[in-house]
Amino acid sequence: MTELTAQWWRDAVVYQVYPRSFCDSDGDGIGDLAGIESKLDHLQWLGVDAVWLSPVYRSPMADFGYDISDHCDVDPVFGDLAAFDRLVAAVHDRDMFLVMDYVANHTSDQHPWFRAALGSAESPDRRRYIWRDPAPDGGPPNNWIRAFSPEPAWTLDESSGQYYLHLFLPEQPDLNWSDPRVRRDMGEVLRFWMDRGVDGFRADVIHCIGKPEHLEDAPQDLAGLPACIFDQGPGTHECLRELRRVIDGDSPEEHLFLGETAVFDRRQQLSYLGDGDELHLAFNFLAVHTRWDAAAWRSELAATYEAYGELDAWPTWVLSNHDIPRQATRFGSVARARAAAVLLLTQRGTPFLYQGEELGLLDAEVPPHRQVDPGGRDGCRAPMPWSADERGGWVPDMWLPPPPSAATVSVEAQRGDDGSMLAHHRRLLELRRSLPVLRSGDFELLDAPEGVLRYRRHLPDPAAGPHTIEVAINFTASVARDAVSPGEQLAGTHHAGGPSGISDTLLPDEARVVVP
Ligand code: ISL
Repeated sequence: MTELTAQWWRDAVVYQVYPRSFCDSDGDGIGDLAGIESKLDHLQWLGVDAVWLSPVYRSPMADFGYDISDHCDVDPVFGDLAAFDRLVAAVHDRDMFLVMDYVANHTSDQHPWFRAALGSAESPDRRRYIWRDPAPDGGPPNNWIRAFSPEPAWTLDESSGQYYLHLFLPEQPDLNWSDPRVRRDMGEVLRFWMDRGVDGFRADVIHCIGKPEHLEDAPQDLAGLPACIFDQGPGTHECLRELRRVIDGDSPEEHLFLGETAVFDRRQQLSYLGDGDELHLAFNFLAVHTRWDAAAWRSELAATYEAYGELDAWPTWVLSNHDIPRQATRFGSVARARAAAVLLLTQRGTPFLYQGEELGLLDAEVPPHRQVDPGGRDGCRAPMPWSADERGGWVPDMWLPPPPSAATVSVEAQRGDDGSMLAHHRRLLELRRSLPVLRSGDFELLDAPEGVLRYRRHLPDPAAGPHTIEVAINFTASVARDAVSPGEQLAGTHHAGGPSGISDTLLPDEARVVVP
C-alpha cells in the first residue's frame, strides 16, 4: 500500500496514460478505467512509479475530455466513480501513485455553469466566464487567436450580444478566476479527488488561468500566435498560490501539483514555481521542442540545469505526450528514440513517459475520413498495441486506427525479447531505481566530439552504488571515437549491460551508461 511520502515525485518516473487509447475492457473500441486497472501489473513490471491519467471526467468530448461538463463524475465511456475508486486502490496496492488531470482554465460549453451563464447577463453564473462587449465594429473584443486554428478566441452569444473568451475551442469557454465562486468551486474539485485518494494533479494549461482585467490586444510580435502561450500576469500566480494551499491541506508536499506550463520562455516557465509556493513541478516544453542534435541538447540541458539550479528547483523531463508527434516519428527513427530513452531516463529531475514510448511507437497515419481531433493530434493518440496482431488486440471499430506495425511493435511481441525497446526501457527504469546517483546526483556536461553529447552524474555520498556515472550519446549516423570513458557498462542502446563497454567508441545512434 502506497505510503504518502513528502515530495515522492522527486524519486519517481511518471507514466502518462491516455485513457481512450490505453486498454479497452468492454470491446467498444475505446479504452476505459477497468482496462487501465487490468494493465497495472504490466506497468509495475515495467518499473514506473506513478500513473498520470489524462481526463476521465464527464465530457461531451469536443476535445476528448479536456472539455469537462461535470468535474465530480467519470464519463460513462470510461466507467464510473466505483471503477475509479477500484483503480486508485489497485494503483496503491502496487505501491504506485495516481496523478489526475485537472482542467482549470476552461469547462465544456455543456457544463451547467456555462448553460446558466448563457443568454442572461443577469445570471449570477455569468461571472464564472469571461464576457466582453463587441469592438466598435461589432467584431471580437480583442485580437487574441484561439488554439488549433487561426481564428478569434471569442464567440458571440447572440442572445446577450456579448462575446465569451475561449483560448481553445468555442466549446471550451474560459473560466473567470477572478470570480470567488470559481476559485471556491474549483478548489472543491481538488478536494473531491484527493478525498478519493489521488496523489496529485497535472494541471492543464495552468499558466492561463489568471487573466488581466483589461484584455488588451496582443502586441504585434505576438499577434498571430495562440493566446494560450501568453503570460497572463500576476493573477495566475495568486491563483496558483491559493490552489497550492488547497493541495497541501494539512499534509504539505504529499500531493503533487504539476503544471502543464506550455510556454516557450524559460523564465516564464520557472515563474510558475513561485517561491516554492506555487507549482511543485512545471513541464519543460523547451526540451520537448529540442531537435535531435547534440549541440541543441547540450545547450538545452545547460540552460535548464543552470536556471533550475539557481532557484534550487526540481526539473521535469518529457519527450512526448498526447499533443505532439512521438519521438520515433519526430526524431526520424526508432534507433534515435532508443538513444533518446537513455537521455530521458538519466537526467536529474522527474522524467515522464507517454504510453507507447516504451515500445518505440510511431505515430499512426490517420486517413482524412478517420481524423477526429480538432487539433490534428490523432497520430500520437493511436491505441496502444498489446497483442501481436494488426490491431494490437483492439476490436475492429477501434476509435482511431492502430499505429504502424502493431504486429511487431506491441507489448506481446516485445515482452519476451531482451533486445526490444520495451526491455531497454525496463532496464533503464530498473537502473534509475537502484542507483541514487541517477535520481539525485549532480549533472555536469563533459567535452565530447562533434555530434556526441556526454555528461556525468555525481553523488558525493551515495547511499548505495557508484558515485559517478557517465552517459554518452551519439546523435549521428557515423562512428564516434574518443566519445566515452572506458568502464563498466550499466545500460546502453546496443548492449544490455555487463562488462562490455571497454572501448571509447560509439556506434551510430549508440548511447551508453558507464561507470568510468
Ligand atoms: O496541442 C497543442 C498544439 O497542437 C498545444 O498547443 C496544446 O494545445 C497545449 O499544449 C495545451 O494542451 C492541453 O490543453 C488543451 C488540450 O487540447 C490538450 O490536449 C492539453 O494537453 C486544452 O485543454
